[in-house]
Amino acid sequence: MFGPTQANRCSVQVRCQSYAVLMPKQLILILGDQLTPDISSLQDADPASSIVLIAEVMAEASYVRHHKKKIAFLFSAMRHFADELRAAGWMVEYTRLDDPENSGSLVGEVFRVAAQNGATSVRVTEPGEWRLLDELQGLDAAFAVEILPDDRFIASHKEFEDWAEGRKALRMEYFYRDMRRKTDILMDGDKPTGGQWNFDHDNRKPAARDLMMPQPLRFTPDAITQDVLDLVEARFADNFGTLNPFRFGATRADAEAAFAHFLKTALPQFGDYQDAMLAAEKFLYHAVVGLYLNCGLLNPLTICRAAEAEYDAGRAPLNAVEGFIRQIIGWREYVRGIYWREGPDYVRRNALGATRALPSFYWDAKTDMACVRSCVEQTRDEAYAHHIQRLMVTGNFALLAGVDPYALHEWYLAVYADAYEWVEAPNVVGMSQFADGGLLASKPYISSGAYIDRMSDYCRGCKYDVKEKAGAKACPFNYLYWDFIVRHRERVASNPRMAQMVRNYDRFTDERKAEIKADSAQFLGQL
Ligand code: FAD
Ligand code: DLZ
Ligand code: SF4
Repeated sequence: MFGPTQANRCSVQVRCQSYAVLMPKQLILILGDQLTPDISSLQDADPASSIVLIAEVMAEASYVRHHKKKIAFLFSAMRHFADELRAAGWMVEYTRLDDPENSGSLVGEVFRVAAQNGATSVRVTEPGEWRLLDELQGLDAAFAVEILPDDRFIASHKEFEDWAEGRKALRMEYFYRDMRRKTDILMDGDKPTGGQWNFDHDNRKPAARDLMMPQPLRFTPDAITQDVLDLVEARFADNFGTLNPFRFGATRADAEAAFAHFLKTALPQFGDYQDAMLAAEKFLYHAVVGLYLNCGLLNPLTICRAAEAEYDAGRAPLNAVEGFIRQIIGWREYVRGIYWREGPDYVRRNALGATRALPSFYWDAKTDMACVRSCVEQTRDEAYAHHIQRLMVTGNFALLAGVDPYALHEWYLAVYADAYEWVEAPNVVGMSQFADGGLLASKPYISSGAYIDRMSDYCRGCKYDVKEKAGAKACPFNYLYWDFIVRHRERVASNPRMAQMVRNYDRFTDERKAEIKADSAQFLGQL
């Protein structure tokens, strides 16, 4: 903790008052996803001559129509964090959304609060979006601006650049190995613990309905959260999502308790069932900590070390612990590296030329496809879906149907409580939609209904028949899969991991090919 301690808080306040006229004040802007007491903007800062600004602003709350639960979670976490900083001795100016003086934007709030406090310099940790970086850099016309690296990440921008430099393909696996070496997590000297870097082949089990499922730790809203819930209900009534019941935690202590609960109840089976989906079990063995990590209530390295300690103590197997750690020091760091390396136009990439409007059932769940319906309903109710639901149901459908990746990107950015552009965009544009042409994924993540049937129980409750290949009863994923192969034939044929699919298609009879075309046109025409 970098703030002054409780013991010296009074003397700090006294010093502040006497310095106020003598020293130019520095304004430290803390963004909504920077709720970390030792964030770089607070490190080495002098609480006596600094004003910390945290602001709820409409510009941030409306650049996409965020899920109601996402806004409520973040505003409540921001308000709790302001109290945490005040308790540590910082002077905090907190702008509430409904404050009559609220200028509506972060830059506007910097000007307003700086003027009120006589601040001439602004300090901020780099934001997680190009849009905001651009806005904050623009402050330098009026202030001495210091934008600091975000050292909560394990790899700096430079480290990622250096790693990527000169490589033909930027595969996560090799980057991940470097992160293992750098952090010394799950390492025996210079060798990976257990003799293997990756235990993914053990992690593909479908889940049985009769398994005892853990549930993530849920919290009862306190007075601060309740105030925010009232605000969100009043100001964002038309946004997507169910607000109540609201069960996310909002403090660091809540986030730590939620993570400790995951370690105890779910981590040992995290690996086995990582790719499984069950309609009635929304969380399976996932950690449900993305929202806490991404806004700064949990630290990535700390939680990875805690997971490693579970393995060391014999309480969780290696495939589970390695799988969990890989998601964080591997995937999470890697997608951030890609986001910043590829530049602001990355979110607009559309290598497959997909132009279809986002179907309305992504918002209202009105579709006969039970898998998509279930994932959208769950997203609406929880502001959460786990990785395979995002990738192999809603993402897979959009890819097969040729949905405009930018429209889909905006949907994913809006609907999940853990969504910030630096992490969402590479997952959607790159991993899920192949819209970056294969920079991130080695092949398009497409599947027919058979994969969804194998990994879930959705098909049992579906109007469509997953075994049917053609006709009105057939699972749409089945013919849309082949339609995708035909539409992108050349690209697929040149991919060693998929070329076989083109050869399989070529062996179909003309009649079968005509069915695929007609069923696809009929289904897509109704969207
Ligand atoms: P767990 O499955 O328990 O995994 C633990 C942690 O690992 C996660 O909290 C997360 O921090 C990290 N992680 C896992 N997979 C990834 C990944 N592919 N990229 C980055 N971090 C990862 N993650 C986000 O944090 N924000 C997003 O907006 C987001 N959008 C996504 C969109 C699509 C289309 C896809 C396919 C994935 C997306 N992910 C996103 C990654 C992943 O789905 C979520 O991190 C995960 O579902 C969060 O739930 P959890 O905390 O239960 O994760
Ligand atoms: C997502 C979000 C929302 C809904 N509201 C705010 C806000 O009012 N104030 C704020 O500082 N940040 C908010 N955020 C997060 C930002 O939009 C942005 O994603 C991150 O700050 C990028 O680092
Ligand atoms: Fe989804 Fe097809 Fe299964 Fe229906 S049959 S749930 S559409 S995969």
